Amino acid sequence: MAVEETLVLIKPDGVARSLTGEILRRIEAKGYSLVDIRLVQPDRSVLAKHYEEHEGKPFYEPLVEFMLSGPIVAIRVAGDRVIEGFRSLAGTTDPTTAAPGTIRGDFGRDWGLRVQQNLVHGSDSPESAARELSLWFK
Ligand code: DAT
Ligand code: MG
Repeated sequence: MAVEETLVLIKPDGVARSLTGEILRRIEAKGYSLVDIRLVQPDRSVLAKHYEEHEGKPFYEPLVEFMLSGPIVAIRVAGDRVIEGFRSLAGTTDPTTAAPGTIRGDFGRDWGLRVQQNLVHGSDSPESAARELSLWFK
């Protein structure tokens, strides 16, 4: 198995709800390594690049506004098959139906807003991971 790196973001809702420690604990308990970590308040331009695949979708503007609403913790995480593995720890996109035992399933819910406030981001492929890591860790 190849050792990979992925970008994990603890989104503004996760930081505001003081879930940073719990989320880091789960990443470490799974056996992944924290390679780099920073607390960031990104520019709109970083978020536009980060979410460029979603530009034009109905949730795009609320998503960018949400991501600008408070500090984010950006983490470079390493491990065997960590890209897929962290997506599994995070759970599916909609926190209402994400499986219990996952980060989104245990701590997320639907708040009746125009965007899913689902606590974390994880890169979805090796290509995305390389692109996103270079964006968040210059
Ligand atoms: P993921 O974060 O699980 O990779 P994604 O890349 O499809 O999901 O979407 C990016 C973010 O946009 C997601 O975490 C929450 C928000 N989002 C996605 N689909 C949505 C929808 N149908 N309604 C509201 N927000 C949505
Ligand atoms: Mg995605």
